[in-house]
Amino acid sequence: MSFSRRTLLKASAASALLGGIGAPYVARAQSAEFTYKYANNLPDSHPMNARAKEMAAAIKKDTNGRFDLQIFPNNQLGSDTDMLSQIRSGGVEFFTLSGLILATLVPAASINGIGFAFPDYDTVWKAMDGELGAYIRGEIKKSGLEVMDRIWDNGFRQTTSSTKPINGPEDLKGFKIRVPVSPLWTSMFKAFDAAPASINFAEVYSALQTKIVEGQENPLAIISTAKLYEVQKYCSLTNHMWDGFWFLANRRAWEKLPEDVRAIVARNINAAGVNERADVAKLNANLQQELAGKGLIFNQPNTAPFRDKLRSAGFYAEWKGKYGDQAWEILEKAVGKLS
Ligand code: X2X
Repeated sequence: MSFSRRTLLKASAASALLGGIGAPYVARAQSAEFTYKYANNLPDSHPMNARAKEMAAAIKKDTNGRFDLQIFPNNQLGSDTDMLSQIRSGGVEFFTLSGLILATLVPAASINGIGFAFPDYDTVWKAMDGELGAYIRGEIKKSGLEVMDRIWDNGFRQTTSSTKPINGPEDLKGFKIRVPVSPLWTSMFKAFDAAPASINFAEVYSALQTKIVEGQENPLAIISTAKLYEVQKYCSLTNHMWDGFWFLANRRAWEKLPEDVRAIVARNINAAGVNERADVAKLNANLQQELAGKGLIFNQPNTAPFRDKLRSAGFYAEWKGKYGDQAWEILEKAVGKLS
């Protein structure tokens, strides 16, 4: 009884004090000490954004409101190319980007996208949470950006088309395919004698709709959440590469955070990434039926002829030369001999 009375008295004294100082003080006291922007290129309905929202709420709670993370999904703040320059200048504080696109700044960051390197998710996470991921993060940090420890999943990529199914490498000959803005992607589809066009994800739906390109390639979770099935007819399960999103931070913004806040933010981002991996893997495994119901026609080509074509075109040898022996050795330690 007396305890709650005392609490009540204290509370009313505090509100009298705040009231006396004035409303602007109250507003400031309630706003966060750090308000940081996180931009990404995926639809709001993708697990990346569901987990990001959950993570932002957890960070706010764990920092007692000191840190407010504002999420800007769906290229709201610009394309990947725009955001890569924004994260470097500090226009945004956080950004998730495919390592293959980041490679325009950090060449080593595309190495996990080498065609047909990864057979399955177990091999992916062992490598990306192990030596290969550590090597790539080291290279990213050398470039002046910060990066969280856990890479988020994009997934194994499949090939869609409005004109024909892809049954073997010969079907890619002359195929007008959108690829992200990234030297590795262009190089790989050129090795298949396709006609790749570099287009940011922000423009992919309309590029397919207006038939600037015939096809594109992305994991099923994106084909579904970005509704690419509305403008594509075939989906060939080529599984030609695994792609993930590095959670990047602007270094100045990151170092400005007190150590305790930084630890809370990093812990929550990494935990959310691990949860997002499980969501995406589940979606990628279960979406085929749902997308078939929406009219996509699926086929599952044998991947061996695709690999043979890359090998005979000199693709593996060329990229081994570009990454260097040390990086290639780390990759092959994780996935087996490639070249
Ligand atoms: O641009 C793409 O295709 C996407 C969404 O998969 C990436 O961010 C690499």
